[in-house]
Amino acid sequence: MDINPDVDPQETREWLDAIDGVLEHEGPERAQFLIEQVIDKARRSGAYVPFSANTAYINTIPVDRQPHMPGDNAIEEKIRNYARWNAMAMVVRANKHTNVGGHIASYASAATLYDVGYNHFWHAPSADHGGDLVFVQGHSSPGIYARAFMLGRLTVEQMDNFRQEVDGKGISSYPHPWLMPEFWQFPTVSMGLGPLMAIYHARFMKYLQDRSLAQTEGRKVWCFCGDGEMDEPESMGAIGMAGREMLTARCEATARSSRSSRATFAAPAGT
Ligand SMILES: Cc1ncc(C[n+]2csc(CCOP(=O)(O)OP(=O)(O)O)c2C)c(N)n1
Repeated sequence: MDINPDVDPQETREWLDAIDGVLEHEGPERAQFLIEQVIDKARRSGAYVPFSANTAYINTIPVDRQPHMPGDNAIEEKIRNYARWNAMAMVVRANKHTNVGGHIASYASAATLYDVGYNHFWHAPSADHGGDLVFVQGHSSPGIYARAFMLGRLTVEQMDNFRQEVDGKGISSYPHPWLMPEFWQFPTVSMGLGPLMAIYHARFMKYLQDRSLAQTEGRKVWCFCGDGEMDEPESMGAIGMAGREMLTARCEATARSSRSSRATFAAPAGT
């Protein structure tokens, strides 16, 4: 049951129309000012208007202010489909004759986010950029391997030996720079360490820049987090610091994993 039923829809409509008019003719800043004045007036006059830190679960960039996506959507989607498939295939194939396990749904649910990052945002270290810092959520590792496979960085043998790296021919379960120094940037999946490290890296990069100790401006930290992971004390504690220091953390909760049965690797022709 709605605890605040709309007892006068026409009056509600008039107020909403008024805000629409302000937004259209005077802009969002004026609208925000007026809304705050109204809330303040109501509170001072005895109305109970509790504070809420939650915002509507919507895209905060209005559709008419979204720029067009650059690049070729059709090709990007095709590559993404291959990556999703290969990620699933490597887990299933590695489990054919073993019980090593592995995750499918985490990457499948976050594939577009990783893809857009790879295609449009992330910088490798180069002469004119220090490089971005990307914390991959641990259970999404098959998707990162799947993309690397299509780029020719990993072999079918390595893919088939997912989670069986002890003999040196496989690849590690999770992001692990100690086991795969040429591949992974940061270790994650000890839940909470990714968000914790990402936030402190961002904080100290700003510190170094502000004190002219290092040139870090323009370098960004990208952190992919599990929803379960965000309950960890490491994540919860660090995110408070990120708020106080006004850092921007980009986190995405991933879905729970599931297993599938049969699969083969797919690679787009010519890669
Ligand atoms: C500190 C810690 N506790 C427990 C685990 C075991 N563990 C690995 S992944 C996982 C669940 C992760 O869930 P979520 O963050 O939602 O990611 P998803 O599996 O959905 O990708 C657990 C409990 C761990 N890796 N680290």
